[in-house]
Amino acid sequence: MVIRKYIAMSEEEAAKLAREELGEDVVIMNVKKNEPKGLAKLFRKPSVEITAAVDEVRSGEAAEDVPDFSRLQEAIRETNAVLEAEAKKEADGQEPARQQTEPSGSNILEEETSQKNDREEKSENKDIEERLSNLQELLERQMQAEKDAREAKDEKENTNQAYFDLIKKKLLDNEVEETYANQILEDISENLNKNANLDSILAGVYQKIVLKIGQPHLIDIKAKKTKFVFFIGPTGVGKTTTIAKIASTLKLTKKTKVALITSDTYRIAAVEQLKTYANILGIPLQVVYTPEDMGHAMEELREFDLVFVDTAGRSHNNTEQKEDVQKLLETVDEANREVFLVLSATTKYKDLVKISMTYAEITKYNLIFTKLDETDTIGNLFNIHMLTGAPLSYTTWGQNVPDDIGKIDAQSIAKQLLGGNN
Ligand SMILES: Nc1nc2c(ncn2[C@@H]2O[C@H](COP(=O)(O)OP(=O)(O)OP(=O)(O)O)[C@@H](O)[C@H]2O)c(=O)[nH]1
Ligand SMILES: [Mg+2]
Repeated sequence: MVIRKYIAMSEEEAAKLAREELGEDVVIMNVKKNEPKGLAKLFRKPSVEITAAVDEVRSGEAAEDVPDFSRLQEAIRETNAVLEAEAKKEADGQEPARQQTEPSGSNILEEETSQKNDREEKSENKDIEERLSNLQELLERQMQAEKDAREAKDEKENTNQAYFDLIKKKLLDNEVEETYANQILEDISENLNKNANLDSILAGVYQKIVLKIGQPHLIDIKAKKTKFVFFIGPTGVGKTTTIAKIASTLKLTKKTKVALITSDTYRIAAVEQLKTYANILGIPLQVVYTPEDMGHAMEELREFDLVFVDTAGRSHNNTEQKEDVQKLLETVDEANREVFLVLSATTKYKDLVKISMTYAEITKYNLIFTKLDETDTIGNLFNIHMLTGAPLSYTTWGQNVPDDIGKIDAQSIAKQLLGGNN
């Protein structure tokens, strides 16, 4: 992974610099605002420093992992060549030459030549022995170098494994499912740089989590036709409160034309609750008792940009209730509706799996997680996103309308999952 810092006058400019240098896949890992203090304010403008990262280009790296035996191999090749030349010379050159020096019929001469040849042969043998022993030594050195390299590699792998174990423990402590934790760590270990250390592995895991969470899916406020935004989910998770938070934020800050519909007529208090919010915000509320009433309510509200539809909390185990939700959703064309499944971060993972799978059978949805203030572990948010592939949208962290809500912040979630401060 390549990690770089960029400083510019604004976050956008710094991000642009990062994209230009590191490419479109760049992930912004941290944003730091540099506000000059005291007198410096007069001379220096505030700037923004971002830390950006991309997966490293890995060409040629594998070659670096292999110890450099080229010099040894060259020496071996040279020695082999010398030995071969000797053998060849002996086979076809030397013998006939010796015969030529042997005049026939002269015993004394014969004796002298033979002694001379013996001497030459002995010295040649000594030469070859010496070279063979050199070769032996070279081979031993090569084997030792290979062994050392193997041991160094094993040692490095053991250290990296310890880092992986440490990070995995953090993720599991934060209730990230083991399957997803393993998935991320495997991804990282496959592309591990040989100089990896705890910091770079941690940064890699952080980057992977940020990428997996992705951009938040927010409510589309620019649609040309009236958009009907349904909030579905189990009882008491905060559907109505979340609608009030989003509706008031949009009405107050974006000047969006917002209206409300409630189909939760099972409890008198439920209608009253939404009526109160509608009155405070000065926006209309339509009450629908059956899916058939939806047509009329939609007609009444056709001038509005966004209509939030509150539904009664439903048990995912009750087939009839599931069908009620489905019928209500089907009163609006898919193109003109958006669905948010509201889940509480305090619900057990097993139940969240069942709920999200049940709703997946009837509709596509985006995910809102509420009550982050009531738990220290947010692994489930990541798990359910990974399980369903549904985009994450908003999180809420308290009862205050409209303050305690925000769009999903991948960086802060990733930091929290890795045990840092969000
Ligand atoms: N701590 C905390 N409480 C919340 C949050 N969101 C909602 N609540 C509270 O949870 C309770 C239920 O909220 P509602 O908005 O009525 O939940 P609902 O999903 O509409 O419930 P039903 O309509 O009964 O299914 C209320 O007391 C809310 O104030 C949150 O983010 N944190
Ligand atoms: Mg409600």
